[in-house]
Amino acid sequence: MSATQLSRATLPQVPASVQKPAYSPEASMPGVVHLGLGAFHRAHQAMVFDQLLREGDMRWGIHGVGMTQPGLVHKLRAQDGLYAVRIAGAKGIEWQVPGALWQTSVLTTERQHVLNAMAAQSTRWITLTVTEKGYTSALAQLLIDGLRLRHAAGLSGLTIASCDNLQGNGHKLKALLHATATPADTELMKWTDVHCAFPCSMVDRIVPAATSEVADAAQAALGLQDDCALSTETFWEWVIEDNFVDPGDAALLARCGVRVTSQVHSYEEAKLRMLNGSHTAMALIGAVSGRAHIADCIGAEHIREFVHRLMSQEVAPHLSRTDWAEYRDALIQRFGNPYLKHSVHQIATDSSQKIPQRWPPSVLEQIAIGASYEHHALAAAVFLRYTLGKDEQGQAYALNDPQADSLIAIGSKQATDPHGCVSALLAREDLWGAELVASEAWLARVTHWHDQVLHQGVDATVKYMIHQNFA
Ligand code: CS2
Repeated sequence: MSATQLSRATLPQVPASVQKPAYSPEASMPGVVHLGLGAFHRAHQAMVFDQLLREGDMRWGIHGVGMTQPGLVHKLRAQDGLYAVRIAGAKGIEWQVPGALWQTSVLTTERQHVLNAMAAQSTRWITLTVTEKGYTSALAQLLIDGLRLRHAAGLSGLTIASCDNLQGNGHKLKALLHATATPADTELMKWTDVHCAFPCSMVDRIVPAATSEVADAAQAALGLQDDCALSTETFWEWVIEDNFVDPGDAALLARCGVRVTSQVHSYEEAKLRMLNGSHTAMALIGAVSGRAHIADCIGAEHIREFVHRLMSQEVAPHLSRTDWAEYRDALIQRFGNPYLKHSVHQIATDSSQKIPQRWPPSVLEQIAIGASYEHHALAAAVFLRYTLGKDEQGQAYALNDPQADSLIAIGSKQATDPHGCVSALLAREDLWGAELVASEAWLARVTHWHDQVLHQGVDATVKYMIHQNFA
C-alpha cells in the first residue's frame, strides 16, 4: 500500500527531527533559474539557497529546468518541489527537506517557460549543472534567447554561474555564447558583456543518483512517500569567483559557507585532478573488476594505495592548492563513506568527456619535469579494457557515453590486436590533447600496463604496480 506523499500540504506531518522549510514560496517569485535539475544541484546549491531563504531572504527560490529528464520533473511537481536529503558523515546521519525548488520546467517541451523564467523581473541568477557534454551551441542559444528577452524588456543583467566540472567553466560558457551568437546579436552581446557576470566556480559534494534504497529510508524517516529522495555526504564546498552583477551577493553567500575568492583556479584544478581524476580511475577499475561502488574500491587496500599514490606522486606536485595532503586524506575518507553507494558505472558514464579535464594535465606536467606517470598510464589502460563492455567475470555492461560507438570500435579488437587498440585509443586528440597524442613514451607505458591488465587482470596488475613501487 502506498503511503501519503510528501508535498507542501503534508509537510507538517514530517517529524521535527527532520529540518524542513518554515517559509513558503506563495508571495515570492524565483530569483534563480537553474539549468540541469539533477541530483547534484538538489543536494548542493539548492541547499545553500534554502539556507538563505530560511534566513528570510526570499530572492533565492529556484526555477529548476530538467534538460533531459521529464520523468523526474513530473515527480518533483507531484511533491510541490519538495524532497528529502539524507546527509551522512562520521557523526552519523540526518535528514533535511530543502524548500528552495519553487517552479520547474522541462526544456524539451516547455522551452518558452524557460525563456520566460530567464526574462522574469525577479530573476537575478542563472546556475548551470548540465554536465561536460552539455556545453553545446544549443545551450548557448537557449541563454542567448533568454537574454534577448531580458534585454528587450529593459531588465537588469544576470549572474550566470556554470557549476560543471570544467576548468575555467565561467570563461568557457561566456566564450561559447560569443561563438554561437550571430552578427544580429552584436548589440545583445555587448550588453551581455557589460551587464552580465560569468563567475567561474568549483562545486563539490558527492551525490549519487537516487536509488530505491534511499526512497525506502526516506519513507521510514519522514513517514511519507518521497519519490525524489537523495543521499549525500556531510561535506560540501562551493568556491566561486567574486564576480557578481549584484556585489552584495558575495557577503550573503560567504555567510552560508561559500568561499568567494579571486583564486577559483587552484580549487578547480585540485578538485578535477585529485577528486574527479581518482573517481574516474576507480570507476573504471571497479567496473572492470566487478565492484559495484566507489566504497568497495577504496575498501580494497591495493586500490586505496593506488589512489593515494596517484594523487600524491602524480597530481599533487603540480597543484597550486598547498593543503593538498589534508585534501587527499579527506578525499580518501569521503570515498569510503558507507552510506553513499556511489555506483562505479554512474561515474564511468561519459568518461570520454571527463578524462580530458581529469588526467592529461597531470601526465603532461609529469612529463615536463621528467617524472613518472605510471598510475595514470595504468588508468588509461583500464579505460581501454573497460570499452570491451564486460567485466572480468564476463558480466556485460553498457557504455553510456556520447563516444560509445567509436570507443567500442577501438576496444573490440583487444584480444587479437591489443597494441593496435592502444595506439588507436591514444591517437584520440579529443581525449588526450595533441601534446600527449604525440608522446611515444606515454604510448609505451600504456601499452605495457594494458598487456598486464589483459594477462593478469586488473587487481593483480594494481597489486603488482604497488609492489614495484614506482615513484
Ligand atoms: C563524479 C562527480 O560522476 C562523476 O564524474 O566524479 O560527479 C563527483 O562526484 C563530484 O564532482 C563531486 O563533487
